[in-house]
Amino acid sequence: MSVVGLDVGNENCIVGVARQRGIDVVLNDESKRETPAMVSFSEKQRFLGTAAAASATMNPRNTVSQIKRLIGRRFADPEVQKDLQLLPFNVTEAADGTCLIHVRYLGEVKAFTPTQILGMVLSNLKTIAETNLGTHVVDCVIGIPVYFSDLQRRAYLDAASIAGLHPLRLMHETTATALAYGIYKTDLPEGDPVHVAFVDVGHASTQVCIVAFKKGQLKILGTGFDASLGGRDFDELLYIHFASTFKEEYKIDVRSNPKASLRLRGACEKVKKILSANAVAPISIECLMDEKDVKGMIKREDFEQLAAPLLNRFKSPLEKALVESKIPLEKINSVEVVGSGSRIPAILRILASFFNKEPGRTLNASECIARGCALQCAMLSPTFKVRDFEVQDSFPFPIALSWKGPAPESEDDNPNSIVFVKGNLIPSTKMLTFFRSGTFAIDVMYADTSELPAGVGPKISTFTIGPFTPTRSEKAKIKVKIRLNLHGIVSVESATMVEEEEVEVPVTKEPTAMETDKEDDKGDVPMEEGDAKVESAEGTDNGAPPMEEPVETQKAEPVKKKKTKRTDVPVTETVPCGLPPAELQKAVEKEYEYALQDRVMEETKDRKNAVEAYVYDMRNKLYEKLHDYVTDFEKEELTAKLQQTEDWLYEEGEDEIKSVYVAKLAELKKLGDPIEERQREEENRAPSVNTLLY
Ligand code: ATP
Ligand code: K
Ligand code: MG
Repeated sequence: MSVVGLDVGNENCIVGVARQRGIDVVLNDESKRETPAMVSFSEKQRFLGTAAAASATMNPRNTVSQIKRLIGRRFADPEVQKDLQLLPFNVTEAADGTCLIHVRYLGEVKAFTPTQILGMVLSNLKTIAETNLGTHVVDCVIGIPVYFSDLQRRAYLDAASIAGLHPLRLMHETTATALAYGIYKTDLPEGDPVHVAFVDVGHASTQVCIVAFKKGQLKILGTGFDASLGGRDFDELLYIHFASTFKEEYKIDVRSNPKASLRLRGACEKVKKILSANAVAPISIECLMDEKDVKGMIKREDFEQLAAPLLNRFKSPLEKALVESKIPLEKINSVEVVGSGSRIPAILRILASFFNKEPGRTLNASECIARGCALQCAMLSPTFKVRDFEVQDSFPFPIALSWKGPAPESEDDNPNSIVFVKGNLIPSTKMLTFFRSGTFAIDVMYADTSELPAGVGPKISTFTIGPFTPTRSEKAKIKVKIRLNLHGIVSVESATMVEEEEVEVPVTKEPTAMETDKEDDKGDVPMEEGDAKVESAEGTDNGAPPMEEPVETQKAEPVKKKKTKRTDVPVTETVPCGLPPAELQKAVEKEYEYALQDRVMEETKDRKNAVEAYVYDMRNKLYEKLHDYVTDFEKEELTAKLQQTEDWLYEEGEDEIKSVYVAKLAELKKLGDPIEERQREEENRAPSVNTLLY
């Protein structure tokens, strides 16, 4: 069982793995700790991660980046529309209202869902983990922003399935960070908790959380976010600034040229990074457009002035998290900043003045999410023993259920009910009781749309409960168990028809399987025929009144006895968009096909390289090591053959299939091997003798 934590960033991804010694961040093929969240498509194969980033400027329209922005979101979402203006690849609206990405791949234009693209990104991370661990990787924990909607969470799970991964948990990035911080603290108090504020400024978004730490425990008290405020917004600011400067100075309109835009954006990101450590930054791009080289510079203070409107936006998520936590500012013991976007000094100044203390960088700013996720995975895995540490995560959005047709006896006229309050513990379950004569539907909704990121609608899903046929009375009592699971997704775990029947029992005896199972029937009260009752089955209690135990008649024999009969009722879930199971299966098969194609291409390149290497190697050997072991004829023959092959590699043989290169190498070796063999034999026959006589 693998223990892996994945931080999928909008820009960079990190892979953490658990080893006996502790958590390690592993290196990718290019020996980097960070892997770009990118996929590039070409005529013959895909390139993933670092390889994709390398081809971004050459092949911008077919290189997909920032997939975290598009996944699980509607095309019409104004935030999506804004993002699409900055992204160089083509996106249209899918039939279900989400996005479709169009790229040229394997000789034709193909459409991919953001879920499929994320599947590719994850599959690359999985390979990185597998290469390092030397085992198959399936189980993992994947970080997600705390503000992710239900749809986005589901899309992540689908993407993971496509990649052949099984997330034990989708974990809020902020919570993962808090875990990576807290579990190593040996000085946490038994009594009054220590309060820490974590601020993550990433590429596209900013997240804040206030956490209470005690010995062996962390509790998320409040969260805040700006889903569209991150490092890239500062790049864009510089981009707009320099695009207009260059327009004036060089008479070029960079914005009208996708390739030049991409290069200028890249240069602006560099300028921003330079300004984090220097008072002035130069910019210089050769042949940016119309064969013009451009040059410029900007001072940090001017940058900060340009950025003032962005910088002002940081206060709001800080305030929200603080208010939600109900912790007075002076009780925040420390502030930790993470996320590479936070390297901008002006952001640190804002944090320092808001919290009235210098923010610290105790954590590895870019790796803590992956580490926290790997720790959580180890905690959930039976194969690792981890120090006891309780993670009390909270759900940021209140969840309500709504249903039609309250029962006539209902005293509750409001058919909406909040099942999970804001800040509800994750995971949690609630039990609801309905009295219904037949199939009915429950809508799961966000109770407060003002809390949601822009563009997310209130509706989450619909559960259809039924069919069932009441046998005892007109309406049956249906108990529905609703779960807010570890991923932060709301689902109906079970629906049960509960019927009471009176039977003649000859003697008092032990309860049978048919009878009330007290443990699981907790709260199954004889109640007025109401519309529905919400109870807490585990986790937090929503203030439901204490429930009485059911009354059972147990007298001497013979006796009439109440028996409870339970029947499972089918539950069907409908989500407004996303992949139906059959489509998901198809996507899994497709991914397998694409991965196979990539592998074939890699092997082809590898075999081609082998032919090339043999040509150069053998040519050298013929004049050195093998010199004394070949006849002139052999030497001439082989040399000619090598030259022929070299020419072929640059012409007809440039782009062949793997088997052709394999055959070509075999052909060369047929001539070369006997010579090498002869040389080896001779050397073995007369070892060191020559030296002795010398
Ligand atoms: P997200 O968390 O939004 O999904 P991410 O995790 O990929 O995205 P990070 O890797 O934390 O984001 O941060 C990337 C951002 O940090 C980029 O915008 C990058 O330009 C910025 N950045 C990196 N180094 C510096 C620096 N020295 N100064 C300023 N910004 C920097
Ligand atoms: K990251
Ligand atoms: Mg991040």
